[in-house]
Parts: sequence; structure tokens; C-alpha cells
Amino acid sequence: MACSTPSRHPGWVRSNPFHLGRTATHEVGHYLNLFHIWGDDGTGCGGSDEVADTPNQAGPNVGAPAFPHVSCGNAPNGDLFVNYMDYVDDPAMVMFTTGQATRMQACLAGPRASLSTGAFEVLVGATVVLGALLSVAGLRMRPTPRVLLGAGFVAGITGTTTSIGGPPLALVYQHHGGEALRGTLAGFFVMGSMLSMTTLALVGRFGAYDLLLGMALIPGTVAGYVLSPPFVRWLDRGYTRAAVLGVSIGAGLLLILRRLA
Ligand SMILES: [Ca+2]
Ligand SMILES: [Ca+2]
Repeated sequence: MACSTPSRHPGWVRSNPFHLGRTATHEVGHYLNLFHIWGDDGTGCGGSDEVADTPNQAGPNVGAPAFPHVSCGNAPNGDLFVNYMDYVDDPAMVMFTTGQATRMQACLAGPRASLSTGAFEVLVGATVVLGALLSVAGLRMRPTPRVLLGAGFVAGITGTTTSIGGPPLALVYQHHGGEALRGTLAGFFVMGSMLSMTTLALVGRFGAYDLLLGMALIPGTVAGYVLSPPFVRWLDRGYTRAAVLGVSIGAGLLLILRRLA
């Protein structure tokens, strides 16, 4: 259905005059707690958009109005119809006000705060999956000092913030024998975990509860250590690389799904 009526919402197909993506801007405004600029009161003057620096306005403006369009005693400048939260054509809307920006920032700091960490986790997950897929396709990174520094840096950040620390380094070491891979990753996890815990403790994000959570993992770690020899012998028969790629892709997908679910 094309936007043949002068309304912002019913559009399914991008068509003139709602072809510049401002409908998305308008809807993101709603998502971040903005109301329509005319106060959603039909054409009355009693409603408010709860923003102080937008003039009181009767009803929605459509098309490309001539300046000024005065309503609700808002002379001489009239309605702020160039605002994204009005209903004018895309080329006619150009701005949010400072008051609207403040309201959106408050929303991002409050009810929508999970957006920032969520987006970061999806980005990390997608990067890990992409890295593993590029490896499958034949891209090969040699563990030169520069590559290792980069992988270690990325793994440190992603490990501390999103709990995927292994894949970046494991992908670099995937072509090595199982012993080199296990030894390197074990050393990395011991040093990396200590660094992460120290940093988190310094910024007040590590306490007794986190220590208890960590202790809950000890039985699994011991069981893994005891049960691993037969698996290690099997993996060392040439399956190490497949295991690294499989676990990396799985971890990346899990991170993405956890956020999108
Ligand atoms: Ca207002
Ligand atoms: Ca109104």
C-alpha cells in the first residue's frame, strides 16, 4: 500500500512525499518517549507533548505548510511544523528541539538503557561469527606479534563485557596443534580473568556475589579436567580446528540470539 493519503503512519511502500526516511525518524522519536508535537488532542489546545520548548499547537500539519501557521495563540512564529514529530511531508521536516533531545536522552539513560549494551553484544557476536566464517572460507591469520596484540586486546574487551573471550584468540591459533592451542588459551584465560576481575573490582563492579557465581563454576571445571583426556586424544586427530570454528560460531550466534530473543 502506498502513502496516497497525507498521513505519516499507514505507509508500507516508500513513496513521495514520505520517501526520505523521516517516518523512521518519527517512529524512533516515539520509541524514545516523544509524543506528537500537537499534543494528541485532535485539534484542541488542551493537550501537551510534555516538551517545554515546542509551542502549543492545535492539530497535525500536513503537506508543506506556509510559514507561519498560527494556532493556539502561538503567534508570531506559529506551529513548529518543521519538527519530526509533526505530520508534514518528509522534505518539510528537519529537526528535533533541545527539549525533545533531552527527553530522548533521559529515555536512553532509563527505560531503554539496555539498547547500548545490547547493540554492542550483537556487534561482537556478529564479528566473531564473521571471523569464523572467513576462516572457513580460507582466510588465514598468522600469529605475528601485531596480530596477537590485536586479538588479545579485542578478546580482553569482549571477554570482560560480553563473556566471549576465547574466540578471537582461538581463531588466530586454530591452525596450531591442540597442545599449543590449549596451552595458549589456558594462559590467556588465567591472566585475562585476573585482569578483568581487577579492573571490574576497581570500578566497583565485582563483589561477593560475583565470587559466589564464579565458585559455582568450579565443579564443571573439575569435571571437564577429569573427563577431557579421551576427548583430547580424539580432537588431536585433526579435529581441533573444526572444534574451534564450531565453538566460535556457536558462541557468536548465542550472543546475538540472547539479545534479539
Ligand atoms: Ca510543547
Ligand atoms: Ca493540540
